[in-house]
Amino acid sequence: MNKNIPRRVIIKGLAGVGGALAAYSTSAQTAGMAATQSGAAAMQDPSKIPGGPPTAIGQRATEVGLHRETFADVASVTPLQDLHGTLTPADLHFERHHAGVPAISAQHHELLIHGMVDKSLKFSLQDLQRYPASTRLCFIECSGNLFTFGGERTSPQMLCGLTSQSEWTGVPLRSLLNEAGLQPKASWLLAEGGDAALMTRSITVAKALDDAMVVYAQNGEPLRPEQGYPIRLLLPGWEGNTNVKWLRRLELSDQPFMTREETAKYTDPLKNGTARQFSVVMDARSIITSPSYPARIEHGWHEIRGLAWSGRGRIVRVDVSTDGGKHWQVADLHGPVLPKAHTRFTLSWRWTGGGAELLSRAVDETGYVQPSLQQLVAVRGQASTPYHMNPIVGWLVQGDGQVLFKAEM
Ligand SMILES: Nc1nc2c(c(=O)[nH]1)N[C@H]1C(S)=C(S)[C@@H](COP(=O)(O)O)O[C@H]1N2
Ligand SMILES: [Mo]
Repeated sequence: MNKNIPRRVIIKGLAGVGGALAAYSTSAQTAGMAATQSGAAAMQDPSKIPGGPPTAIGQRATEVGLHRETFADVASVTPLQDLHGTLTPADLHFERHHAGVPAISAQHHELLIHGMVDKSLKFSLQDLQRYPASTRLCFIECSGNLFTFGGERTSPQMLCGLTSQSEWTGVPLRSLLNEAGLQPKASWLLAEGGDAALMTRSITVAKALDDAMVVYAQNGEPLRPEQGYPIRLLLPGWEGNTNVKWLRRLELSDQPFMTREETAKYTDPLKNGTARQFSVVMDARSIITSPSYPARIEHGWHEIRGLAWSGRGRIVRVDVSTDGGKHWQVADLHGPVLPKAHTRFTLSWRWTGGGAELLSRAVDETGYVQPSLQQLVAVRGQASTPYHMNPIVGWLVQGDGQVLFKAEM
């Protein structure tokens, strides 16, 4: 009971609400009858009919068809072409799991920190939530995020929908490592997930002490099971795979663990026959999300819109071309521009008919410029793996306004 409000007032207030509800249902019934009687006319004027009641869980407007496309049973992709701003709704965050989404109860889940530490520690979700919390926005991107098998009929979602952005809340990993006491030689740690894939990755202690977090919330709510409920490792700017979900163990060591994920997988063959290992930072990248396939546009003014991001820090510039790279214009960046975060860019453009070729090129604060496919191949060779492919991509506007993916990069 609120002590500051006299009881009399509360009762009166509640009675008032009850009265309003009663009035609502009566008029709704009456309006419902009116709607059936005068049909379409009433439907077209929502100001003549009281709307629906409040609900426990909100839903999208029924005519909004936002959804993830799924790749067999291994992944689902964010509909980049249908979203605005930079935050991905949690139920549209891309998913990538190597052995499905495990059913884990927070009641029975613990995080063990052991190895080269002064004392081994175990944390329940409740324990973690007692530590000073930290919140940040950042993207996660799978390092295998380029799919061109759809040819010219490829949408942003199908091309590179294995990236999403959330506001994450959790505990800085450094707080937990300080508590356990790092031994002087500890320079690597193994992060292990509690799913059937037993995902394991070697992480440098430098990254762990820099901006790594053990997160339990996403966009204000507890993590979704697909994103690692109850806890995941968040390594801002590092390839998706290292952001171990359903995190259950961190083992400190003086060397990397050479797990399957960093030997057989997630290495990048180079032109000279060797392979890059531990190439974990995601390079700068951008994509125009509108206009894009499958849109068909009309003559006149359009706003070219897209996303740019870099695992190395802030995006400082995005260049946009409407003539296939002959001329470039600097797009507007929508602030605040955060490090290691999806950044929205826009450029006004007037389409007067005829073919157009829309391209975007991101530049990050380290001076790195997003390369063309030819530039990437020159370094990585033709037989490069699908990992860490971030070439400039674009869209072809046909004479009839149909937008197609520029399959020949
Ligand atoms: N335990 C565990 N962690 C995991 C994976 C997994 O299969 N198991 N998949 C990884 C891969 S390859 C990626 S790209 C990201 C995807 O994160 P998301 O599903 O939340 O988008 O999680 C990583 N963490
Ligand atoms: Mo991934």
